[in-house]
Amino acid sequence: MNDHAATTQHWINVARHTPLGLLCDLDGTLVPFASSPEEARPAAEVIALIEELASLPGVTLAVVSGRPKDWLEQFFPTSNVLLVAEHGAQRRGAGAWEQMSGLDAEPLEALGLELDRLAAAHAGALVERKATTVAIHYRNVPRGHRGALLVEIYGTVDRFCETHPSFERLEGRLVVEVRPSIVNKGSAVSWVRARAGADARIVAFGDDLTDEHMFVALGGTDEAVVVRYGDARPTAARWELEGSDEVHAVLHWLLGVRQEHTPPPAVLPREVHPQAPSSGDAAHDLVVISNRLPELRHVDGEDGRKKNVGGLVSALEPALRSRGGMWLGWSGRTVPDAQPRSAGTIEEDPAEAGGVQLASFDYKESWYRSYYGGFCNSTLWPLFHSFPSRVQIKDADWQAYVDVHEAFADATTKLAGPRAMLWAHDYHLLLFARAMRRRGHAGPIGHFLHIPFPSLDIFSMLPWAADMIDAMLDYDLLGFHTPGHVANFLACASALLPAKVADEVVQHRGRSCHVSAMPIGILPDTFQEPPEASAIEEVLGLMRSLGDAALVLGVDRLDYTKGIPERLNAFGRLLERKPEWRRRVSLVQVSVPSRADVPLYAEQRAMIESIVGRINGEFGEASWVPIRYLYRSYPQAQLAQLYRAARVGYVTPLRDGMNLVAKEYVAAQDPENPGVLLLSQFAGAAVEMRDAVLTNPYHADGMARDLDRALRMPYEERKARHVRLLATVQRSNAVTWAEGFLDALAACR
Ligand code: ADQ
Repeated sequence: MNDHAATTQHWINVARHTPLGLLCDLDGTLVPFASSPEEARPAAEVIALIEELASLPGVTLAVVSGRPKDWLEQFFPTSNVLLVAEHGAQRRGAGAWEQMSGLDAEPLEALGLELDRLAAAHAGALVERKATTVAIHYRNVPRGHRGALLVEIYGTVDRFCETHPSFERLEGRLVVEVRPSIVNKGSAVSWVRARAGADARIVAFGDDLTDEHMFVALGGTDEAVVVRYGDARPTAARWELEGSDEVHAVLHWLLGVRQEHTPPPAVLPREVHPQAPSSGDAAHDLVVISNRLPELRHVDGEDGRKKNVGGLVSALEPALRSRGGMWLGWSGRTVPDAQPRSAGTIEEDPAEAGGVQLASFDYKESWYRSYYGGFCNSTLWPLFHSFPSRVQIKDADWQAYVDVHEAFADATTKLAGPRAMLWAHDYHLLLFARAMRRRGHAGPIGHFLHIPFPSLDIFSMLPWAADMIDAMLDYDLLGFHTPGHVANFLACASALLPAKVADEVVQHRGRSCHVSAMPIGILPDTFQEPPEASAIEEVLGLMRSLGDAALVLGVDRLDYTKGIPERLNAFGRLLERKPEWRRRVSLVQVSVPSRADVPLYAEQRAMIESIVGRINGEFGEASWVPIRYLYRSYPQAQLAQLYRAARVGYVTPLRDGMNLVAKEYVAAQDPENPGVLLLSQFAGAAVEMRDAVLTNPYHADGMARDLDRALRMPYEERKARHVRLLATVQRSNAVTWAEGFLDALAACR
């Protein structure tokens, strides 16, 4: 029997079973979503279908909803249909309503008033009161405003639940609800079974997280069917349908089977993808944590926003989507220190981050100064890039670093299940696993460091060096870009702690931490996509202005680690030593603004502008500008065109974890006429990209010679090097990197 036939037979057996119990959620399951709770009403045919099913001999049918009893009763007045209202707090069996015993909803009155005040300040928000719950709906709040409202809702609701521990917060679809913790839809399962008979086989249909309680309460021969709306969140259900129309079709078919004419099924529940992890509660099974969320670029679109398709989000999106994961980070906003912290706020806006659900919280102003500007960017960034003279060390910054980890851990605890897989990113979150372990998190926790890990002598400058390594060993997996970074970390672990290092596993305090080199990749094909005419126009204009001069291209975030002054000076040295290149070559340096409010970065910018001015003043002519300096960001399609037009990709950081520009440059080349990659030996990318022309950015004369060699490289050599470089870039990409990390993390346990 093939899979389809087996599924059909399975469902025929279920449908024919007597006694049969059917539990149907209302909103999102029997009724499609509408723009207000009032408009979401079951159609007359659906009511008739439910009534007919409920009146069949051997069938017990309950509509199980979070709605109040009066709402349900208006559609299902006859007692054939059992009703479960307010998630189980109220039930109608044989005609009479009963309330679950031991419920005291009085404290909700005060919460309702607070939520009223919030709703009054946010157009579209709506507070709904029921006998035992209060809910705030934000479906009609414009997307861009939901995040701010949610911060406030969670602040209010979490404060209430802290002072009233017998209540809990519940996430529905674009609604946050508070109800007594003893109430949930799971209680409907035993209640229905008591009415249908102990040997009943029960089928439960539901779409949202509140229905998961029903699913986990089912027995071994029962069936749970999750109703999806294009999502893939983890579920305890074995089966899935898409939208309420498919639910109606299945119920019709069930009716036919029970009436003995077994029509061919138009649609049957499909098995949930076996890889989707199952979770019995509202929590996510994978949470990615980073300082910044994927950036939203502001454009003049209809709603003023559009998603950013580049960077880490494209690497992680498939993994997050398939595992129903979520991404937690800083909102990008700060709040005065006196204001209470609001953490773990769900920004449910799938369209804005490539379909990835986001959660964010605000930083206190002092955290922004001392954690972000201080310990992250003035201590760890220069230290890890081996710029000891730029390192600032302050007790207050370290304290803020510890505090922000506590805030991240608090927020994560709210979002993640107790066994969820957690993946933290970069130097902002080195202590995160420790903070989570202290909260009892039992699931796997991994970390990837995007920047280099320094040698022991540099790392030891940090007064908290041993403590930091100790905290990092609470991770199950530490990923680095290169074997050199791994070796540095292992050397620090064995020198600073009584830890046992064997191969790439560190044993310490009875735990094992795996340490591994996993170089990040890009999505190379996206740099070969044919550009839209508008994308080329600007690049063509730039190329026209260069005339016949060959293009040497630098592209970086403006950062002192990228070696931009050194690169410019070496270019000046080339023009000085090899005058034959004057008028025949131009350097275009594109620098995307970065950390502009950190003083060192402002200085760096001024220094670059002065070097550009000096070289252009010294060598420039009326018809030729040696260096064009563009202090701006470009969309990827334009960057790809610039890369392709460049004879030399001039990628010369003083130190870099990896350097994606090097890979992007290779990916964008015309294979029939490729340019040459001139790459710093101190970029992590140099480990893999041995066919680049490797150069020492600290040695201006040497770099000028290497640039000369790159510009003169014969066609055959250029092509042969490019073929090998491209194979390297294609060997692993951003998505395989992310999947590889998560597989390795799972394998650690
Ligand atoms: P970065 O220091 O930001 O990343 P890099 O790897 O080069 O360095 O990535 C920069 C990204 O920004 C590239 O994707 C590039 O296309 C883009 N970019 C640069 N200039 C731009 C411009 N003017 N306009 C638009 N886009 C621009 C950190 C580490 C690196 C590590 C990455 C990933 O410092 O060593 O490679 O993370 O792990």
